[in-house]
Amino acid sequence: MDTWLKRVRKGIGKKLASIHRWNAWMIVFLAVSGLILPWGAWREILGAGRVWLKWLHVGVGLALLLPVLYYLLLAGKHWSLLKGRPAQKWNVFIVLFIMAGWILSGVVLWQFRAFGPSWSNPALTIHDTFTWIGLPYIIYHSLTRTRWLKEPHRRTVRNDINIQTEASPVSTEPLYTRRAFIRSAIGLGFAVTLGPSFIKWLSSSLSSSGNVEELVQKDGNHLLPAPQPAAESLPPVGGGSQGSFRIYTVTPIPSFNNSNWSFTVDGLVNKTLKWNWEEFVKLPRSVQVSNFHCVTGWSVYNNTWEGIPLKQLLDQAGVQSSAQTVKFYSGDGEYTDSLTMEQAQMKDIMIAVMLDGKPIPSDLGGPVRLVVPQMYTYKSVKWLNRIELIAEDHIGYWEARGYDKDAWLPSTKRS
Ligand SMILES: Nc1nc2c(c(=O)[nH]1)N[C@H]1C(S)=C(S)[C@@H](COP(=O)(O)O)O[C@H]1N2
Ligand SMILES: [Mo]
Repeated sequence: MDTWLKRVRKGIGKKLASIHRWNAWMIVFLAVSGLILPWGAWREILGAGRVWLKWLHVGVGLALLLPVLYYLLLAGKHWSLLKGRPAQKWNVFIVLFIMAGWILSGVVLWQFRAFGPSWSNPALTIHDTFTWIGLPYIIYHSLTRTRWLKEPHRRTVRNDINIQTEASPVSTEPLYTRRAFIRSAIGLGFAVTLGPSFIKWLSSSLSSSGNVEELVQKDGNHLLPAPQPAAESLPPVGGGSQGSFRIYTVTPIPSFNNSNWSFTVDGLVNKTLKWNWEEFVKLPRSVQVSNFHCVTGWSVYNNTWEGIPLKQLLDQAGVQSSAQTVKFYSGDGEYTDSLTMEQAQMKDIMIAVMLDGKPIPSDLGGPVRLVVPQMYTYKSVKWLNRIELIAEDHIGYWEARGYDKDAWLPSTKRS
């Protein structure tokens, strides 16, 4: 090879190596932050810092475009260096594909308000899928390529036979080399550690486990008598929920029965109200169809909720004029949220008891959950069992951890 070409290779090799290094560190950061963000144990540790982490994740994710674009400028030259190394060509393809998937779906999630739920729903699925497939691939790739796994001088001896063995190690190497052994050990380690959660994720996304029918079958709720659906509720006037709920909870799913469940309206009211289930299930209910939008990017459409309008309960209790805030408590003992007195006047806010003509399954917050159709659903407290009227403000669970106090959906935002 003439010296000029060697020099070109060296120069471009340096650039490629530095692109690769930058890219690798960004991916490491994105992977770590991306895994921490939805991870329950970190919620308490990070507090409001979680929102910072989210913005860093978005920022670094966008910055990932730089090494990718820079690489694409050099890709032609790199490609010619990879002549006769199909395995590495494939690797380039796969890695670029994974990063394109992450970046594009990430941009949609970042701008989910602008794109709207019909984009952000699939984007979230794609972002997840690429993480589950891409991350193990990239970790495997980087582990099996670190220097200590390489046989000495492999790189420097560049004859074609060697190059081919790198692509398909079976051909000339003995079956149990140290490298092959370590590779299989790493592969096995992945299978054991990531495998179960991967399979769980896969089966839940394939079976669309957030499907209302299935959740009802798996676990309705155990309170008796079961509420009897109104005519509009069964069959549901909304035609049945469309989409899958992601089951969110900050505690283990609480379980209720007739003896440990009650519902209270108290605080600054003229009359404290308290019902057990047998009484509560007799309260007059109405039916309403609404969409459900989580601020992390997924939505479920056309839910037919049947329940008691919030306003009806507040009127029955008689709100005192000193009350400024309606505070909602979850029976999980942890989650709360609030509405201003003024927001609480919205007629479509519902203390829901049924979804699509069935008792709300406990995974979705049954026996009773709040539904605030015009706001992001972190307002819709699951396992609702107490409403308190208070004079001061109240910062809800997620709001204390950085979510916007303003939870209005873009389409319904009021001044
Ligand atoms: N008690 C309780 N209520 C909750 C939550 C929670 O973690 N605990 N998560 C909120 C958020 S962020 C969303 S998007 C919805 C999710 O409802 P789902 O789990 O029924 O899909 O519930 C809201 N209400
Ligand atoms: Mo949410």
